[in-house]
Parts: sequence; C-alpha cells; structure tokens
Amino acid sequence: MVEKCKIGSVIALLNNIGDVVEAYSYDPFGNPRVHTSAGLDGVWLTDDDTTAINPVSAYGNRIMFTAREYDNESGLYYYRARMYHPVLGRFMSPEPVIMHLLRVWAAENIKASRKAQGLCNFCVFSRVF
Ligand SMILES: [Ca+2]
Repeated sequence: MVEKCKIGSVIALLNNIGDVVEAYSYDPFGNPRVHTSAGLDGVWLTDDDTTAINPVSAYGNRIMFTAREYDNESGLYYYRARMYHPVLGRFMSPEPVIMHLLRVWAAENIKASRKAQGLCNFCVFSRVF
C-alpha cells in the first residue's frame, strides 16, 4: 500500500498494518530520494532521515514522481508515450501529438503547393471538366 501527495507522487510505502516502511521525496523536477529510516526524531521526510545513496527502493517500488514508473538503471521516468529525464528536467523525445499535427500540417501545405503549381493529379481532371 502506498501514500500519495496531491499530484499523485508516491511519498510512502506502507506495510500491512499501515506503518511506513520507506518514504520518498523529490526535487521540483522529480529527482527521487528514497528515505530508508525516519531518523532520530522518528518522523519521516525530515532532514535527519537516512536516505539511500542511489534512489532504489529496498522493496522494489518503482512508482514514484506523479505516479510514474522510475527506472533506476537509466534514471528515466516512463510517461506512457515518452521518457522523462529528471536530471535534465526534460522529455527525451518530442510530444507525439504535436509531431503528428506538424506532419499533417506539412502534408497539407505540400498538397496545396503542388496544386498551385498544377502538379496535383486532381488538377488535370479539374481543368478537363
Ligand atoms: Ca526524520
């Protein structure tokens, strides 16, 4: 069982009786910190917590920032259509929907250009009829 914050990021992993066994914090870009112990104050997510050197969950939890899967080997998040790099603070590829719209726009402009130059097959018929 997990505890999430308002944007859906997983902030704690709970055992079957509801006790926190591991906690997570993030910088604004999603770089994770795995808190392995609540520290001397006994309160999770405070400055005295013990954190893992690498952001790897001892319990195998991979769902982290905004409830997306984090690959600790590559350091990337899987955001369904593309991968996000939290250190760089950017996605590793362009937005697929935007790229599709650009391709449609380019194809329409090429068609219009060819038609204006009389290169379109349909232009021959339109002159005949
Ligand atoms: Ca603490």
